[in-house]
Amino acid sequence: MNKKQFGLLAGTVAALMLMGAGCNSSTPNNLNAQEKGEEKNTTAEQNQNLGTNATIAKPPVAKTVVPTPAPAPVSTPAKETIKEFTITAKDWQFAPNNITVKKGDKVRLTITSTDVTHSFMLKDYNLNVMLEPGQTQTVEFVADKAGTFNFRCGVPCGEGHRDMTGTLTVE
Ligand SMILES: [Cu+2]
Repeated sequence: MNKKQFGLLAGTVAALMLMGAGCNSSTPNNLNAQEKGEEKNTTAEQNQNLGTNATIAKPPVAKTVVPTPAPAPVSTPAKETIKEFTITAKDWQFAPNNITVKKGDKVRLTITSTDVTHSFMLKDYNLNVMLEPGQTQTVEFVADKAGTFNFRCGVPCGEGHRDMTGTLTVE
């Protein structure tokens, strides 16, 4: 893309230079800057362009700007897959407690604790979301790391706290 843009720019500049002396150029400012040495031509062109400067001045600006939005197609996101899971946290368990997604998926977890305060802690993705009883939390992240990662409750919630774990598999 950048090479193309550079090529376009180089081509434009070359074209401008070729137009040179006698041509009734539509890019007075650039030409004047480049041809400061050639006093006669510059003056002639300025005179020719004076009347239409306002309208003519715009095209060169547009030409310069056009390459900038060109990367847009590149940044257009590929079809985004959102993997949604609804998880219940209670009795020192996450249900379901095994989640499998594809690398690159956007993952949305909707998690609700139905008993006491827990949390959803997935250290490898820097997540630790408090789950207040009865309040649904939505957790979103992009599964950009492949592997098997453990998640667990991060809030001391009772005798089964240590067993309150699950697994995220990103394949
Ligand atoms: Cu806990």
